[in-house]
This record gives sequence, structure tokens and C-alpha cells, in this order.
Amino acid sequence: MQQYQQLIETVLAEGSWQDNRTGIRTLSVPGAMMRFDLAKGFPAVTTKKLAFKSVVGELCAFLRASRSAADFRALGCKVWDQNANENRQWLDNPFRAGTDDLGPVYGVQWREWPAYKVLDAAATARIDAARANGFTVVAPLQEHGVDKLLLYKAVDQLRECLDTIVHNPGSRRILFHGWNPAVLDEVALPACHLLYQFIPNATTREISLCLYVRSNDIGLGTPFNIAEAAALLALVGRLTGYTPRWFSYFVGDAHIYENHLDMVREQLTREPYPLPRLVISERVPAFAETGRYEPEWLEKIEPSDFSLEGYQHHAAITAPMAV
Ligand code: DHF
Ligand code: TMP
Repeated sequence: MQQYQQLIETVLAEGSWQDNRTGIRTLSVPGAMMRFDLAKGFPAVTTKKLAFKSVVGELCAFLRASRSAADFRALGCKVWDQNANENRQWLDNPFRAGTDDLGPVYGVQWREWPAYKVLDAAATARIDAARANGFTVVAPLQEHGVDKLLLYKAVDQLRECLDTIVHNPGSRRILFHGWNPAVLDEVALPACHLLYQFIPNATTREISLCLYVRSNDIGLGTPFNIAEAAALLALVGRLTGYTPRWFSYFVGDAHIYENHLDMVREQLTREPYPLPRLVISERVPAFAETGRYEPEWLEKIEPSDFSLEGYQHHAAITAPMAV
């Protein structure tokens, strides 16, 4: 994780002070990138202890399309409690559905992106094509005196990515998006890690991931986001018959909060350890061995199915999260 140390150094050296909604200033750099060769190990931060159980708990909650901090807690991840229950603006939002609700965050968009079409009731070929693509008619309506039909589909973007990896690996369109402009007014926090693109190589049987993160808290968020995406890629590879290889991580606003400076400076004094390996339990079927495609494991997977082997790390340090 030399790359993470370098990112900290870059922001400390080149960052400029920025104010933001949280009231805690940040040192920020506009645009940063890290690239990991996953054949060389799992990208866990080693200059402090990564809360790995919490990382995989969050991943499992996303995969199940959870929108309640209680579901995240039940899977061993407490990092959503403050965003659900301590942000005044969210507490006052009429879309908030009570204690612990986060709104339609990440997992809801990944697995159930709400998609609508309004079609002329007479356009039967279009309606049939939409139905064949999984849309169902939910209501008749009128627009400017013309009869129309409202159709709806909850798009399982992630499942569609796996289907494409298996059936059409040459596609350059295998991505899922977390940024849904139609629901920004309904969520506790608009997606930070928001665009995931899988790039399988059917010749080498390797799969790579490009991730775009619009806003990244380098002290707390970045180590989590890197590890979680790498674990997701390993799971997707297992279920589709590919070995994880390159992981490119792009950041828009890369920042260090003022109250995290002591933590990251302490990390810079520490020498990174060799990287651990990620192990996914045997019960999760490997497509490459069974020849069976079982994407339902996206929902069945448990945090305990993930473990790190040989994870050496320096002492835990943490710092407060800006809410
Ligand atoms: N807000 C802000 N300001 N920064 C974030 O990184 C952030 N991340 C969110 C939600 N809101 C956010 C979701 N992800 C921690 C890690 C990830 C995360 C939120 C919080 C965190 O506090 N990590 C601590 C302890 C983790 C634990 O023990 O479970 C750490 O030291 O890594
Ligand atoms: P923002 O919506 O004003 O950008 O605030 C979100 C903050 O949370 C920002 O500091 C980035 C951070 N964050 C991450 O770095 N990673 C995450 O996964 C999440 C949810 C948030």
C-alpha cells in the first residue's frame, strides 16, 4: 500500500484548504489516482489496522440492497449510524423513513435502480420490447390528451454486469452506477464511490476494475473503499470464472480532514508491511471449477465468507468522522 502513503504525501504537499458542509476544513487535491496489481496481494492498508469485518459487513449490506443502518449493524458494520441518525439536514428530510433509515443508498441503486418509461399506449412493439426487458406496466395515464402507459423496472445493475461478464466478456459496457440524480433528494448521503466498471479478459481469464469516487475522505473512507471494491471484484471473479488483476482507483475531490492530520502524519512514519491475501470461503462456488453460474451468491454471501490471510499491520489509530 505504498500508493496510499503516496496519496497522503501528495495531499499534504500540494493540497489547499477548503471549507465544506461539515464545518471541518479539509486539505484537498482535485483529482488523484491509484493503481493496484491484485496479483501481488490484497490492498489492505497496513500502516494502521483496517476494520476488515466492518468493510465486508458493509459490502454484504450493499449486496442485499439495504437502506437501514440497522441492517448494516446486523452484518457487523456500524459506520452508517451517524449519517442515519445525527445529521440535522437528514433528520429533517421528509423522505427519511424513521430511525436508522438512510434512503435509497448504494445497494438500492446497485440492485434495484428505479427505471421508468412512459410509452404511447398504441406503441405495442415498444411496449412488448420493454416488457421483454423486464419492465411491467404499472398504470395508465394521459399526457396532452394521449393515452400512455407507465412502465417500471427495478434494474439489478450488478446482476446484469455478472451476466455480461459470463456471456459477453468482450463488452466494454460492463458497469454499474450509484449516482441516481432522481433520488438525490431522498438519500442521507449521495454516493461517494459511484461508478464501477469491470473489464474481463477472456484470453487471460483475468478481470480488472476501474472505480470512480467523487469525494474521498483519505483518513477514514479511502482504506475502506479500496478494500471493499477489491473484495467485490474477488467475489465477482469467483462467481464468473475470472482472477482479479488490475484495480484502478480514481478520485475526484481527494481530501484530508483537519482533525485527521495527526493520524495520517503518524501513518507516514510507519513502514508498510507486505500485503495479505484475501480468502473467500470454499462454500462460495467457483465458476471456473464447477462450470455452474450461480449469481444468487451475491445475496447469499455472509461477512464471515471473507477473511484476510497473513494480514500484518501497525497499531490501530482512528479519528472522528465529519458528519
Ligand atoms: N463521512 C465522512 N466524512 N467520511 C467518510 O469516510 C464517510 N464514510 C461513510 C459515511 N460517511 C462518511 C461510510 N464509510 C468509517 C469508515 C468508513 C465509512 C464510515 C466511517 C470509520 O469510522 N472508520 C473507522 C472505524 C471503523 C470501525 O471500527 O468499524 C476507522 O478507523 O477506519
Ligand atoms: P460530501 O457528500 O459532502 O462529499 O461528504 C461525504 C464525505 O464522506 C466526504 O468526506 C467523502 C466521505 N466518504 C468517503 O470517503 N467514502 C465513502 O464511502 C463515503 C460513504 C463517504
